[in-house]
Amino acid sequence: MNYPTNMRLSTTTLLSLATTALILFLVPSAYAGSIIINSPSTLPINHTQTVTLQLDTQGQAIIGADIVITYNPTIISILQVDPQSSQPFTHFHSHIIENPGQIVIGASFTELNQSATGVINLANLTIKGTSPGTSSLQIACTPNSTTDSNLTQLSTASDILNCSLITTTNILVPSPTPTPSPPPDLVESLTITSLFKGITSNVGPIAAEINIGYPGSIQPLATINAVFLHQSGPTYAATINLSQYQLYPQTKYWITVKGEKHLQRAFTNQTLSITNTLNSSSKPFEPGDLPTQDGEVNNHDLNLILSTFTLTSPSALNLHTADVNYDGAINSLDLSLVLATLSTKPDEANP
Ligand SMILES: [Ca+2]
Ligand SMILES: [Ca+2]
Ligand SMILES: [Ca+2]
Repeated sequence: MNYPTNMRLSTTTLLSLATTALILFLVPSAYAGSIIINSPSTLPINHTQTVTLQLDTQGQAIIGADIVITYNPTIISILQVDPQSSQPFTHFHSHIIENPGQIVIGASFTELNQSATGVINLANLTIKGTSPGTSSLQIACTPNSTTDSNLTQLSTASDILNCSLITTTNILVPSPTPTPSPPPDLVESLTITSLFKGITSNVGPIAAEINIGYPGSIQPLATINAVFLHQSGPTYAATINLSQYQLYPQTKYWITVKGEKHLQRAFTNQTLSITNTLNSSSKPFEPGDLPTQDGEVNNHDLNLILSTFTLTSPSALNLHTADVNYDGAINSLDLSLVLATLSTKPDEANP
């Protein structure tokens, strides 16, 4: 069958027009739309936050949207996905897939020729920080893929989502700030009240060394140079600050006190509190272990007194050594005090 030449041209033109129309129908007019996540950039651990999800059709009419969001499920968890009350679609569904961390949302109209255009507030995601780190909330979008996120255009029934318009959202879950635990209560002070045998009034400060340790251990935990000061009558007292030592209230300790010319006194099984008073007035400190001290009162101490006994004007060193009752003279009173102790015993040892 022969057609005129103009007829054949006309057929070719019609075929060409039809092909063009088909291509125009299949290919979207523009990759225009976007999906937006509005999220905080930081999320404290164990806190929850609402993240909003918006569609922007850039003026195109769409009949529905598919949204796939990936996240790191070890850093954040997605507690729920809710459609926003103003979202226009007649069908909405969502899934949270905790492993490997994916949210899938589908929203569409269920009747022909329904569509939505513009910025659409679609959904709220409730997210929670679970462990320190950074997780993205990433909208899955690969150009020309229809199995990821899509905005389906009404006129072409094709995906107009423009992947280049999508930005990655990062959420930092910071490491929790450790809460400093309050420091443990420590023993703060100890006041020891006592008498020094042979001293009945204020003779000025009397030096002593105080040691404190655990029962069963000879090694002291604290060694303090203390000064006993006159209180009233024959009574002297020394207060020592123990806060720099690791001594704990409601714990038993031994305490020893050794005056500069005296035998050591030991106090065993002393349960200390924050502040403490220890009264040993009933057992005055016994004099006689003279400088330099060796822990007992013996002939050496006695001879120290005898050798200075006849001095009419004793030196400061003589007085420091042999003036047992601190009255400024070295005489028979000092000798008698040492003799009295000589008959007793050496230093009380710490347990
Ligand atoms: Ca897609
Ligand atoms: Ca001695
Ligand atoms: Ca004296």
